[in-house]
Amino acid sequence: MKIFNNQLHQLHRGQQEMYRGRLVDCHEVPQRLDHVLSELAKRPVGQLITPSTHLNLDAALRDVHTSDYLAFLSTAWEEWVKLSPDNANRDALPSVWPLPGMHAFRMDKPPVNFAAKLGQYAFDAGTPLMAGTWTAAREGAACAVAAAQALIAGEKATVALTRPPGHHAGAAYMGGYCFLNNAAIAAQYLRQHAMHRVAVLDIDYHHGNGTQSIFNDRPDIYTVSIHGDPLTEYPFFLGHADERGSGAGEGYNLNFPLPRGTQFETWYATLQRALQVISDFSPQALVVPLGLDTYEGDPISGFKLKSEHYLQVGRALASLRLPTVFTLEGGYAVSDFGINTVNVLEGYQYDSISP
Ligand code: SP5
Ligand code: ZN
Repeated sequence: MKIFNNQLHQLHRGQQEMYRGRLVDCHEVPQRLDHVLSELAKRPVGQLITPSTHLNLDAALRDVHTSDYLAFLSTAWEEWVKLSPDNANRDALPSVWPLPGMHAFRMDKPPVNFAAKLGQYAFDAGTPLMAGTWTAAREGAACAVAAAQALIAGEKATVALTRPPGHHAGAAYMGGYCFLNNAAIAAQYLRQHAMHRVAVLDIDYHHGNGTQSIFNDRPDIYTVSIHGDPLTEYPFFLGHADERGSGAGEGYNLNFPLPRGTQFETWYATLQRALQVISDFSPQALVVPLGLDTYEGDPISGFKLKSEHYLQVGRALASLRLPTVFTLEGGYAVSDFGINTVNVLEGYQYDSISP
């Protein structure tokens, strides 16, 4: 198992996120990845690799994200500081948004004011952006591209071990602690360079709204997500069971919303249903946006999985016998995050090597 490791992740280090009218400490912290690395040092399930700097990364980004959004992200910090010199000491967060009914008619007049641009490209105020965000997120996307390339070269399983996460980011927006959609970048890369059909199975606690949206009208990348019911759980505005894709992509998206409080047995039975759907699609590769916020100890989520269950999750994923890219997503019970992540990878390895 090749594990592509984002060594620049610490450049992204948010201070606070807006939650119900106040700023609270960020959940998505650099120590998350440190815990995975120290667990990998104890249980080396794969080799750690820094992605090459010779990837055609910009093309891979443009195949998923719009060029105006990428231009926004790459200059956002500079523009934020230009708004006011004091901003150099505070993270950028949006505070004004174009609701669909409001902006739909004037897409021809995007705002010049940067505070407004932040609202144009972000769907929440929980995703702080700072000086190192673009560099860190871009290196994470390089991990995703490298993981896809290694799969094409014949690896059975690869990992984009990175933060910030990606699955909430759309073609032209950030949110949910995400900036570049690493899972979508890997899936699109696989599709474009090798495979005819790719499946995405998102097992983060939160619906993978960005990935669903990016591939919503496509039949060649089947997106499946198991997550907290958006009626009560973030990201709220997408992720219902009746969202099945549109146009040529109709029938190629499937959501399994489950109520807050769901225990492993029910979650696992749902995973088995999702695996059957994916198997019926007969993809040539699988991308797993791997969130560990389904854990019982997660401070912001509501499922009840225990650490040992993640070994079984890994084994179940391996049972598909598909070349698989994992991208690291959420999981905020920081001190158990390493154990839970490596349990999935170890469980996957265990099943892959058994007859
Ligand atoms: C990748 C991912 O898992 N993103 C999740 C984004 C969730 N953002 C909103 C969470 C609000 C949590 N507020 C908790 C306050 C605790 N007192
Ligand atoms: Zn999540």
